[in-house]
Amino acid sequence: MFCNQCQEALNVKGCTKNGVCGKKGEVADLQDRLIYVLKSISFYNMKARESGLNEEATDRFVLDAFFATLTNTNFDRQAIESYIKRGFEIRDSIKAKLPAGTLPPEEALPAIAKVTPENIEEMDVAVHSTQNEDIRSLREMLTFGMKGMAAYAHHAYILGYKDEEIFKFIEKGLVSTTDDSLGAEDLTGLVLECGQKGVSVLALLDKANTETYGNPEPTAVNIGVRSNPGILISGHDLKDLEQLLEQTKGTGIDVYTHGEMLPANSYPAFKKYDNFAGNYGNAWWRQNEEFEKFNGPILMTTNCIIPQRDSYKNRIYTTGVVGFEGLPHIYEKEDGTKDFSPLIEQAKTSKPPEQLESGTIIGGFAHESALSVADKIIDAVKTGKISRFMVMAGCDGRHKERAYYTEFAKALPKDTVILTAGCAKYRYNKLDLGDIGGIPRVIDAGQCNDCYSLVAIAQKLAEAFGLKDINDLPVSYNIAWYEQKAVLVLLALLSLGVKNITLGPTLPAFVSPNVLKVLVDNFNIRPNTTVEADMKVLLA
Ligand code: FSO
Ligand code: SF4
Repeated sequence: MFCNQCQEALNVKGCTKNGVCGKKGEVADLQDRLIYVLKSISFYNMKARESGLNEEATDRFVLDAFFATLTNTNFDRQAIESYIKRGFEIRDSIKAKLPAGTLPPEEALPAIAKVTPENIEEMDVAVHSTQNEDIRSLREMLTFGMKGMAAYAHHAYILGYKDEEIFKFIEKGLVSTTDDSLGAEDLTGLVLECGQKGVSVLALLDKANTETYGNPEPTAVNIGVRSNPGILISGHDLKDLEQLLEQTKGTGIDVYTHGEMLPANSYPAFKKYDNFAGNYGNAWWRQNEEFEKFNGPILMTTNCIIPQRDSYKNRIYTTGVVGFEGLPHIYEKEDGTKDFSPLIEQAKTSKPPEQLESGTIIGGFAHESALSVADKIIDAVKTGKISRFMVMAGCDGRHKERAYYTEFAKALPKDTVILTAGCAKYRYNKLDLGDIGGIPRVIDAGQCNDCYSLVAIAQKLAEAFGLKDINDLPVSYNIAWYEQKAVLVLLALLSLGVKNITLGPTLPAFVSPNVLKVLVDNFNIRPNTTVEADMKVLLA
């Protein structure tokens, strides 16, 4: 195996035996093969699309299978094997229906077109086997950005929102990563296009979430516990939460969110459930201790799942694209619904959760609610009460160096406001940072899925101040990344022309020195250093 897709890649190079995340070598190899099968599907489906023969089932399959290879999503060998099997079936059925004359002659077909279940094991399928380090770096960046895109498009798709341009881009991008005629310049263009499409997919997901569940409202979320037994739901899938709340209504079982599900507490559609009890715990990497103490069943709807402790292994379930060997999986039924009764039955015999903390935290500042107080914010900037916004969005992770983000938040001058989204917030959302004339000093736009809100807020500010260049705003970026959705968000910011981003806690292992130089020369990206030094740079 070789995997370098996330921030925790071993020694900032890559995991080679087993993943730091717990992914086994054989699963990593299978995931490489699965992506190769997706390339094969894409090759044929691009032609099918030209002839108007594309099927929705293909779009959905590509999104789901690609998402399954994202960090901390699917560790289950059998699940990846069945994605591969299904992938070949889909590929063959597309191939079979292509009109005569659509394909080049057999000898001119690229390797991705000729892969079969029989020869795939002998083929060198990993992106990492690309010899030239800059081409490899760009192919990896494109692949990982598209994984993030697939994840966001999957979330939108589940709610019935889709954009053909995204599917087309993913197919083109996947095929491009194997096209030796494309040089560094072509690939750089594709990476930037990935960022542009990233903005579109984030906008689409925002529309899907808010049209389905309403606009999040500023909400004080309970972080303590009640006395009923509970079910804990983690990940990013709001539709799973909706169904779980519906099915637990009136049963005497409470539902708590964990990790990235926290922002769900601010949606009007979910707030109406009396048994929606609040948020339990912190970011994904603390799940072992927290799940142990929760006492009730746990549902993992998307990343981030980690290898379990025996103490709670008998009460954790996966669903959707998530998988882990040995854990029960809740499948979607034909009609698209899910039956969570196994969790509900188990919850009835569980003890209530052990209290971890008490009080509330404020969330729900997605664009609509943040912009409803835009006048107040603009006025605070004009009168100097707010000197600067610090975008500290992104992911949290298990490495000790991430304490930097807590220290950075604490050290920020009192007239600055943090704009956040993603699980990075857990490094400072429970600090008492106060407010500026009623505006909280941590404006939490939601999940990493809600990063579009940060763009909308920045654009509104630029408009209010009559600025053409987004970089002239009093906004600085100190972004923490971990997995591939963050790669896409970063590319999306670059595509919007955002410069001077500080990135940490380490730069991606897949960025070669030359590619880094391009990023520095064009966008002035810099790695984070110390709180003191970065503060000087970011407040300048
Ligand atoms: Fe966190 Fe994990 Fe949302 Fe990421 S839960 S780290 S950006 O996968 O997904 O923010
Ligand atoms: Fe290593 Fe990250 Fe890949 Fe897991 S996802 S194997 S931690 S690089």
